[in-house]
Amino acid sequence: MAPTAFITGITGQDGSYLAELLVERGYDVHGMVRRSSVERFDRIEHLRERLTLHQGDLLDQRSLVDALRASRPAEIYNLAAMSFVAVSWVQPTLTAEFSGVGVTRLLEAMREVCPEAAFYQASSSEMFGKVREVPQTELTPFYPRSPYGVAKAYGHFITVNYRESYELRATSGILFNHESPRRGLEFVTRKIAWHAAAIKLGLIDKLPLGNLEAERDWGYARDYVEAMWLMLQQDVPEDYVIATGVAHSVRDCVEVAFDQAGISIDDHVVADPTLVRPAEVDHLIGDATKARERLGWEPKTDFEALIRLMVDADLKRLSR
Ligand code: NAP
Ligand code: G4F
Repeated sequence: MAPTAFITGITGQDGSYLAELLVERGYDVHGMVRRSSVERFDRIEHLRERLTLHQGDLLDQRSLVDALRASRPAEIYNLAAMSFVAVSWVQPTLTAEFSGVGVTRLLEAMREVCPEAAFYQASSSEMFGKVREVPQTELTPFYPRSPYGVAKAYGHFITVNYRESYELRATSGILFNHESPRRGLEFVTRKIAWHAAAIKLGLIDKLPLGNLEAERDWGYARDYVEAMWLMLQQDVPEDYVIATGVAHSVRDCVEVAFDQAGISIDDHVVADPTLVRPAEVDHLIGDATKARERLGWEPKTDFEALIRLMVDADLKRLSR
């Protein structure tokens, strides 16, 4: 019989790629979706017939228990979160509810319904914040710099705590930034790719940006969901850093994107101080040695190829 997987955040960037991977591997894939007055399932539209969707919300315990009862999963992937760092200063307590306490709600639902399942928590390199060592590993202490980072640190530690308290097969994947043509338009790589394409096509003229010097370890989301799946195939649940081991600045991203679109930076990029964050994470770079050695995982797509494929996708989309 096909194994069953349950994904929260299935309508998001990672949820859609993970759902694709699991469907390809023969899983019976269930996902949790939120009710909205307008249905926004664009990222999973192509998979709809092969998915079973349940209404639910990380704020609502009843809905989590009912969704797990209806799906009886062997693997649970908790990808749902308020994932945009900048907005976490605008909605700090809601961010804590979704991205922090929501993890406890789902773990509690799992304990009640399917304690034998394997659980994946979508933890984040944002937890390293003002970094204590370079590069960051599974053992690097956290120093989060945003309400989002603080909420994710809670989500990480409650996952570790439930593993140790109740012997759950719970794993926390500490993933560094990962992007794709399905990335939300508010995140910097997609914003840059979309603007580069729109400027090239004469639709707009300016690209407003905040801190151009911030550095991130950017990988491709399609590569990273494979690591999530690999983590849940291990006999012993442990935590893993997933990263490329190479950092680039926002400025580098603009240079590659504009080169791909064939336009000049000087004429279009403008500084917008309202986009500078109250506290910044200046430099993130991960060491994924443990994932390479234990999971056999390696990133397949480098930064430059990633940004170029994102610009091409937006050029194609906007040309239609
Ligand atoms: P995303 O595109 O923003 O997707 C977030 C998903 O969470 C959406 O499906 C959203 O549903 C759902 N969601 C939000 N609040 C919810 C709630 N209260 N109840 C139920 N569902 C809710 O994020 P992503 O980039 O795919 O990231 C996936 C996960 O990995 C997130 O937890 C993120 O924090 C974490 N992460 C991401 C990265 C990265 O670089 N992408 C790195 C490290 C960790 P709607 O469609 O209804 O809004
Ligand atoms: O693309 P970003 O918004 O991603 P950020 O803040 O690193 O968070 C992402 O990665 C985390 C993993 O470390 C995830 F957990 C999280 O869910 C999310 O996926 O910003 C990247 C950098 C920041 O330093 C920001 O200050 O780009 C800088 N930046 C400069 N101008 C900008 C802009 N960011 C955005 N979003 N928009 C700008 O105009």
